[in-house]
Amino acid sequence: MKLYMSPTSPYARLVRVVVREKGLQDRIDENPVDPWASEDHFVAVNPVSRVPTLVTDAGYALTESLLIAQYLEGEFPQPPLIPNSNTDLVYYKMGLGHALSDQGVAVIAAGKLDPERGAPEALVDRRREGLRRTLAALEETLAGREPAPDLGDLAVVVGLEYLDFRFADLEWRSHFPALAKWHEGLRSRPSLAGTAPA
Ligand SMILES: N[C@@H](CCC(=O)N[C@@H](CS)C(=O)NCC(=O)O)C(=O)O
Repeated sequence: MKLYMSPTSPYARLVRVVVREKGLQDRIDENPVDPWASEDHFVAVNPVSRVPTLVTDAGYALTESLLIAQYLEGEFPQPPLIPNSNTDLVYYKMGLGHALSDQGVAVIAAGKLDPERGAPEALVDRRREGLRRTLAALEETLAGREPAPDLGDLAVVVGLEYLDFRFADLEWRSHFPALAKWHEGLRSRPSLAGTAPA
């Protein structure tokens, strides 16, 4: 299979983390692409020109990081990343982890599309407020919990580290110390350490 990715995309990173957790590096080739360049060869694969895009052995181009992760979970169930118990908690963390990435990317993408004026202030304010509330909710849920790690935990770490990469000024660790402690338990995991954005 072929995975189109970019090294800074948190969405692509989540899929790359799943690939490593399941030991699929030999089955899935990673192809770096600049999705913003809308290159003909990539648009022919994914009309939206976004990463991640996974082309399956049958030739279907799958889009949307969480759907790709769930597809891989179905095809390669071991080790399980969506366990049968506490599934609602796993999906809760998947949603909020994805939301950290989404709210951050919304600001970065708007600035990228209009470099002269930058992202509209109202959008930046709303997304930053959303980020703070999302972090507060995760702080409350994850305080004192042992990381599993399941797909939800992995999505949360990917989101948090995207904030480190693009929004260091948020200083989320000093505002949410329990979340920072929880994150310490996972950050050096090889699937995560080997895919950090740079
Ligand atoms: N909802 C999608 C978002 C994917 C996405 O927006 N990826 C960004 C890279 S971080 C991209 O390819 N952007 C190019 C564009 O929007 O034109 C997912 O979860 O996979």
